[in-house]
Amino acid sequence: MNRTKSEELFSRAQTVMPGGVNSPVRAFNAVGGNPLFIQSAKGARITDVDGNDFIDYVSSWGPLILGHAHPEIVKAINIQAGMGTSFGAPTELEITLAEKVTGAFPSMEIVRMVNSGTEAVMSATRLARGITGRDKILKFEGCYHGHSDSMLVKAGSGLLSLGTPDCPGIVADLAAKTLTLPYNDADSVKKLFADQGGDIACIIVEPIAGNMGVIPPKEGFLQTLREVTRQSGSLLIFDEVITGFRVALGGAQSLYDIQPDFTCLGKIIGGGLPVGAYGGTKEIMDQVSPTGPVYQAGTLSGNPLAMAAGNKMLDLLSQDQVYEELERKSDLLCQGFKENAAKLGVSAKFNRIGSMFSMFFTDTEVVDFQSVKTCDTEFFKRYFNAMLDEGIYIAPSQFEVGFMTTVHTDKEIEQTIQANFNALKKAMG
Ligand code: HOZ
Repeated sequence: MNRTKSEELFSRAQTVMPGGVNSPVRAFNAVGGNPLFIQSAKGARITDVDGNDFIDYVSSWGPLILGHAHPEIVKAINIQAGMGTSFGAPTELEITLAEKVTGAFPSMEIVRMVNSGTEAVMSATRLARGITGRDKILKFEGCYHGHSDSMLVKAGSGLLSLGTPDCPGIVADLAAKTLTLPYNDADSVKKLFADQGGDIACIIVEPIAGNMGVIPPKEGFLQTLREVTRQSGSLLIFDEVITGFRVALGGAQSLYDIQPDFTCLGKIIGGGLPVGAYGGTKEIMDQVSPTGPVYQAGTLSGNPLAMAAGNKMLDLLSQDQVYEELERKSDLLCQGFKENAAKLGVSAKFNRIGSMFSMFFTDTEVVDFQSVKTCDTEFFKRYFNAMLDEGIYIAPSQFEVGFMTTVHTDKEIEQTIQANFNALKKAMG
């Protein structure tokens, strides 16, 4: 594959950006080689600056459920761009998007728009601390909730891919307030809350973990989180930045029938543009400024371009058969992958919820951070590069998720299954 222009751009990028990138996983450190620089993308396909064309399963790390450059979303952005790109003043678009979000997520009576999932989580956590008057929070090992200080403790893919378990620069006293437990371990949560429940402001969790590969919650795990938080007066935050509107219109909370106190959403509700949101009951959200004392603000919050894209995205996702089709296509792909691994004798485990999927190179069932660390990352590295050679673009880390879109055709899926067979064979050596 010719990568001349990508290589040139990467050399140039490294002179002006840390590691040549603006977000670490995309530097390809975990898979060797250098990143591809992207020229354009349309539908399920992405094209690099050297003209190499790939079937894409990264989907901008999840939000592009309807594929790249969906004509109706592009049109909505164009119309809004002609009317102004940022006002720092309210627009009707913010109300309609908030109405669509609250309509899909009954636990979110009131919603505040921000600019990213990181910001949504940071703000929701501050609010939980403000309401409860408690400092401690509980998160789970391998769950990623963005890069605010309290969250960069045992934080999943980005750090795991780089082999740095925790992050320097976090004030020790603050990090000490972030308690961590293994994902899916309900007993240890009960024990912790029996000892310290009265000091804990909130639990934050990805209801389906999506930053150490896909890991579904075990039966009863989310229920336990709901029960212990209710009993101890702490709050439950679902980080649905990846799962909200992806696994179902009402997110993971609708699949598992659990109502958290807060929900954090991200890039999906901006149609792929930079957006985040957090919300909960009116009583809780009334504590946010300007109604309440917990301050949070931003010039670009509710940005009209992002609101226009998000409104169109949610309208399109509300149409019939979207989630049925995502399920059918994802099942087709993952069945093909499973058959390939079985035929070739590759040790692999598969986790999938709807259109989020992972192929883990291990013979251990992957249920938490410990088990995900049993994956053979050297095998993944060879597999990843072989997939690229086959024209398939997957995330450059064993610990990131694959995403199906509504625009992947059955032909492209069949092509991907064949590519997977060839890449596995090559990776086996
Ligand atoms: N770790 C991020 C996704 N889970 C990477 C995002 C990016 O590089 O854009």
